[in-house]
Amino acid sequence: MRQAGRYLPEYLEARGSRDVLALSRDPEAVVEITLQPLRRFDADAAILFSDIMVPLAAAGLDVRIESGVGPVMGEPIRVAEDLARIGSFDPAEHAPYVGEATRLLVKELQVPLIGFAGAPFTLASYLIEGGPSRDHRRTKRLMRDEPSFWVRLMDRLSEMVLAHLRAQVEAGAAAVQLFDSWAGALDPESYRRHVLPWSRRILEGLADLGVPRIHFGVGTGELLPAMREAGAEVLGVDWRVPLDAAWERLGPETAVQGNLDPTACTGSWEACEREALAVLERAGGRPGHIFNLGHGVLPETPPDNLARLVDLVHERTAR
Ligand code: 1CP
Repeated sequence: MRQAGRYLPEYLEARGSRDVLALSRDPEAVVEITLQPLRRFDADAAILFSDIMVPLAAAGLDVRIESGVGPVMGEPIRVAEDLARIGSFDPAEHAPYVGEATRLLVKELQVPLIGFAGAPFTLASYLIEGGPSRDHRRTKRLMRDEPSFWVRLMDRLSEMVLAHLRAQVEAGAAAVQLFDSWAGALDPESYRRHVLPWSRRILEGLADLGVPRIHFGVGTGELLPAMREAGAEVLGVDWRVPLDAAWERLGPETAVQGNLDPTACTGSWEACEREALAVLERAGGRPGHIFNLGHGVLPETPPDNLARLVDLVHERTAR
């Protein structure tokens, strides 16, 4: 959950004036930035430093990551002719730096490395809206009114994402996380019809690799049972659903990841501790809980709160 990033002075220093996409193409920078949080915290896993837009940029799309904004498209993808601008994507050929950084990291790390990708709906939203969106309205309109465009776009994106994730596992990633961050904008029926088949195709396409698959979105309380059908063994949940209620909806066979509110880490340690203990209380010591934030670390987070948080969780959950 943006374990690396802007809340760390050493990240800002390593980033310099480069953007996330430029950093992601530089294996040495990726190794350094991925390791930075591990030097401060006793975390149980590392997540590859990259961005969900990396494969799209590698396929030739004009995408930038603007500081303080997020991904922005030079020209959005909105009509059938635009689809031709999405070039081919063979990880070894078009994004060799991802495999290279992954292989270097796996040699350095004492903990497992998590690979990741954006899920087709979330990627489609950036491509269609042209940047971050509050309500994803163009995306939802095209999804409902232009079925042939939507199917072609989702087919293309899921093929790229599957190749990208497989390449990360083949290079040594020990688990994968599929981020459908903005799926919570959808009602369950629309999700099942227009999104689930493609997320399932990706997750099923990873099954033979035998690594745990984590599937996450924001505001997905109502979607959790449908997202579970996509096939991941672990569902990430944000802080809006109490962890025990989320687990109830998913059933005991599914592992859950979450779900501390990231704002709880931005103030006093006492508040952070109180909220973290409340999450652990709801987990109730059951097996299959991965403690995490419910979404990304916020830039104003004091790093020391996260160091204490990791230690607190280890202390309270030691078996
Ligand atoms: O340096 C900076 O100013 C950029 C901030 C930043 C960082 C650190 C961005 C721009 N991306 C990243 C790295 C990143 N992105 C990681 C690093 C690995 C780690 O966790 O340490 C990961 C996993 C992502 C994935 C990502 N990018 C997601 C899925 C997870 C999520 O947060 O929901 C999404 C939606 C993005 C798009 C994106 N990239 C950057 C921002 C600020 C955003 C979100 C913007 C928006 O609200 O649309």
